Amino acid sequence: MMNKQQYLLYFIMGSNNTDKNPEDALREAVQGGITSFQFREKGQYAEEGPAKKELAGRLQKICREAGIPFIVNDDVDLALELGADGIHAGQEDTPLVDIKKRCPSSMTIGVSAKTLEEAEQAVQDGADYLGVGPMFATSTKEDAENPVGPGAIRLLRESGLSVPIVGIGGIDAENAAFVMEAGADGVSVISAVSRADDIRQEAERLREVLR
Ligand code: TZP
Ligand code: MG
Repeated sequence: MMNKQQYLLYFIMGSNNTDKNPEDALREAVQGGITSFQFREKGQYAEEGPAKKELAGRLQKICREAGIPFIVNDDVDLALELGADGIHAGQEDTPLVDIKKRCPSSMTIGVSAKTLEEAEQAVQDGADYLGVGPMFATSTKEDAENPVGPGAIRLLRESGLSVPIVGIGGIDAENAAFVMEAGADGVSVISAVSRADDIRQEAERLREVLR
């Protein structure tokens, strides 16, 4: 199970989120201070089948050596095959109740939620943390909905939800503080880190804001 500090800088990446070799990108992000990693291999040019599994295994090894949780996006089979630390599901992905049935209780389960209703349902069904967003405009997720803003996290906290929350969507070193001030335990970022010229430096910059 992940501890609260591990949500602070939650990096997400698939091979199509970077022009670099994904392993090099992840290693640089680790050096910059990310606290957890989600393998999200989705969309155009995404690897599938054995190639996806091999890539995941190589990225998992980097996380393991760094002592960082390795979470798999929306692929329960892969998460179980690899013995991942966690699994993350969107609202349209595998239902949480089915994930719970298949995964050991030691595995951290994250769910995307954008409204109070979705968040309360996810917590009731046993989610270990929530990814709330999009916080801001993003071009990384093709089917992303309109931004809900940090206010969505504030609303969940005011409603009494104490589950760990990470904000997601369009977050960078300039706006991360607003997400934390709203009550998040951390921020999830893809492009701010994966597309940075200097990935390590960008992760460090985010850590400065988050500490
Ligand atoms: N879910 C909501 S927004 C988003 C996901 C996966 C994309 C986040 O990417 P970025 O580059 O950090 O905006
Ligand atoms: Mg989805």
